[in-house]
Amino acid sequence: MPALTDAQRLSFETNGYLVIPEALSQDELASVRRAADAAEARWRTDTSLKGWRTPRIEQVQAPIEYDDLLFDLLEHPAVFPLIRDILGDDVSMIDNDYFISPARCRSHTAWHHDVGMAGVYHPRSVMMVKAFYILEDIPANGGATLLLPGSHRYPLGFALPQVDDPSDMPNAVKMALPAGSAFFFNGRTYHSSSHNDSDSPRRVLIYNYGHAWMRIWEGYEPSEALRAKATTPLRRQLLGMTNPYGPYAVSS
Ligand SMILES: O=C(O)CCC(=O)C(=O)O
Repeated sequence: MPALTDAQRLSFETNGYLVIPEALSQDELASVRRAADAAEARWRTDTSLKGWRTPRIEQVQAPIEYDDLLFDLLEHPAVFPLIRDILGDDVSMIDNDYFISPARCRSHTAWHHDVGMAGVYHPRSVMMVKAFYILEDIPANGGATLLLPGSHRYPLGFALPQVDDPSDMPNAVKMALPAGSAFFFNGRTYHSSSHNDSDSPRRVLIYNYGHAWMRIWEGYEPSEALRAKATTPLRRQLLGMTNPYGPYAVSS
């Protein structure tokens, strides 16, 4: 039984992204925020922990290592089954981050896509799907991710217009969403962060998925402690602990 509705499937195919309103219940959101706060506090205290510490972006790298709840989010029932429908039973984790965009800061990226492997015809492929969970309401001027609908189908070598302010990209849509929402996009869909002109930091958890035969992004390889917690075939596959060529964990 597919997890995606027909409307979601067509929307993702057409636009290259999908928004899941209220992906987290209020209770879940409160627990996830507590876990993310604790991870952030640890990361701030111990500067040997991985992640960028820059004026434009703070990155608690690999939050799934910090708290079981953040590990569980890899398989959240409102989001993960949809991504598995899109990528297939060979779905696996590529990387995961907790991004904090400080208040009143410039965008930390320009327009880009995430997937450019040679030997793949990208306009017809889905190599990666990246999911964002919104932990605090993001207002229109709050540093939301920008997406360019349909750009996952742009031909190889497509030249995007050059813009100084990422928000000036024609036809861009802004993921200014309430806390508890999620969205995900085909890794080939062009995206950027926007300036955070608000007085509050933007806080998002990011889970990026690909295929089991792809390598986990360098620096995100699971620790021994996390591997020990991967007690199901699917978790082992998500952490890159299974044969990349199958058999794959079967969808329920
Ligand atoms: O911070 C954002 O909204 C965009 C993040 C991004 O560009 C990426 O994950 O590749």
